[in-house]
Amino acid sequence: MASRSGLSYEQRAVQHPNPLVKKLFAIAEKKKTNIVLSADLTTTNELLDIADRLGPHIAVLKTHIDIVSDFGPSTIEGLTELAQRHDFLLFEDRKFIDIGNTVQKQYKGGALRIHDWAHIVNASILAGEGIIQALDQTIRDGGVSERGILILAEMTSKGSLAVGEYTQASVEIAQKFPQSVLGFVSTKELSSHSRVASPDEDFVVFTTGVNLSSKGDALGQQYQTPTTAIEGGSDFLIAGRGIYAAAEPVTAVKEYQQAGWDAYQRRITSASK
Ligand code: 5BU
Repeated sequence: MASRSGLSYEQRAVQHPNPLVKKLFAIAEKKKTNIVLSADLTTTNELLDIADRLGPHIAVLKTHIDIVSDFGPSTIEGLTELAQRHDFLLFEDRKFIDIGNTVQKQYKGGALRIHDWAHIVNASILAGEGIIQALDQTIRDGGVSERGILILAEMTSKGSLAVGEYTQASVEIAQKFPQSVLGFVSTKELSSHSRVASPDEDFVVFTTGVNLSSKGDALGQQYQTPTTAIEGGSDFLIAGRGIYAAAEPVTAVKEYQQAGWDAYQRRITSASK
């Protein structure tokens, strides 16, 4: 897998065949942000309020929609309206993990109707390739062009088993579904995990576990900084409590935005020398 991480988001937007990735890179370039806010708030009001206040500074809003205690149509209408107004994408961190048949029902239907509103979802390959095949099929048949999957190739929690051969298998499965797999959730860029080198690929790397001031939490979370993540080849930085739980979330998101953008600019500048 060839890495495109030395190119600018603008260059990658032009070259990329996937319309959703093009849009993602274009948003990043226009708003000068590679921040994904992990908005782990538990009521609709809190979720929409933080999305509205921080929306101008983020490229993507990541949700755990099943933790919203009063979830309903107004949650989704509000998120969709704010995503349009502030120009960000919606990423539901659902971590699909079941057999393909079940996952299709969880994605397309149920109470959450994730496919209707979330541009991006993620899935684990623990169940094998069928899970990605199932989501890919739903996306192709769904009649909506801007939908995509991130494969959970690694996790940030202490003792995670998503390493080595597992991470490598994540990359190999992604390579089989280039139309709907946008890239990975991983701590770093994964080109060294691929046996097959394809010069046309440009998987996007989303990195969770990003925090400017903490090294981790009491429940096994492990953090790195925006700078180390971008230096490791990450393209989009997922940060939650470091931003929304700060005393001044708007000030905090601006700090993360600046740190992420500066690190990205250093990366593309040094790659062009
Ligand atoms: P935090 O508050 O920045 O620690 O939140 C991290 C978010 O990213 C939270 O929603 C997790 O569920 C999510 N996450 C993670 O922390 N680590 C992972 O490996 C993956 C997701 Br995948």
